[in-house]
Amino acid sequence: AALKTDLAAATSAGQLRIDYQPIADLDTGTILGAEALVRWHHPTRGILSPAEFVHLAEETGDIDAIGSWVLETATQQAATWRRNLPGCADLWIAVNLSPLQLRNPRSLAAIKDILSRPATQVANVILEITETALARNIEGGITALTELKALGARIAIDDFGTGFSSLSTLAALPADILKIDRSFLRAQEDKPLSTAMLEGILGLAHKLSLDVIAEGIEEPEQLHLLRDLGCTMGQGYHLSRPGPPQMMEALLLAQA
Ligand code: G
Ligand code: G
Ligand code: MN
Ligand code: NA
Repeated sequence: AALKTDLAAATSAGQLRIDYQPIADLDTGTILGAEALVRWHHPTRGILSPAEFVHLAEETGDIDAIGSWVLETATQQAATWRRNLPGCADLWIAVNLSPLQLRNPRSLAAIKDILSRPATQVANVILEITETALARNIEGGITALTELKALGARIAIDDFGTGFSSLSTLAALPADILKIDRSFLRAQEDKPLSTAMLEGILGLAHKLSLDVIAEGIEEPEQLHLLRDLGCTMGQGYHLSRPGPPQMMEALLLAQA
């Protein structure tokens, strides 16, 4: 219960930090962008992962302030990298959204405001939402995401393959990108089956003209398999763990 009451102050007290995980071109290794992953540096409990507090923030309503802060901070950080680092003029930034942010009109307005700032370079923003989160309020979600896409942002379906995955629903979503859930890479005991599933998702994405980002690449073998299957973008511990802004800067400078 205490954790819940601490949430209200977390944003204003500067206790939230963002780690960034590179998203790379799987053929060349070039970093194309980064996913923003929020952490709560709690005064007494240490560093808390979003899995430990996002659901609480959704209950209390603090998710609106937290979500806006993450979007604003991550897009400003990306703008700074694009401006200051050589070879980074086209770097993109992926930010996770809670479906509650889309449902609250004030929260949706705040997202639109941030996306509309010239420095944000909205074409370089990816908004990630999980298919399970979307399924909870599918019509409202589609309407809001369609508005955000109209502003120029790209929409990614996160953890793809773990939720409803109905083809008709997928075709109705204003999606640009599928992020293949890492469970499809982990299921290595039954290689032929997991390969068939990956092929199926990649074929589906191709038919629907969607881009694909593979998540959770932990082993070189997984990277090679994805390359063989024609998957061109991905992220995972094998490429880089999430880390603070200085880590991203070092990686981006090293490839300049
Ligand atoms: O960062 P971690 O490595 O622990 O992420 C755990 C989960 O938290 C992931 O499902 C991720 O999508 C989610 N998450 C990370 N950052 C944010 C955020 O800023 N907002 C929301 N709503 N979810 C986030
Ligand atoms: O649900 P979402 O895709 O937003 O979650 C991203 C989460 O996955 C974060 O918690 C991030 O730290 C974690 N993550 C990133 N790369 C890997 C990986 O290679 N393996 C595992 N197990 N988790 C990863
Ligand atoms: Mn994500
Ligand atoms: Na995911």
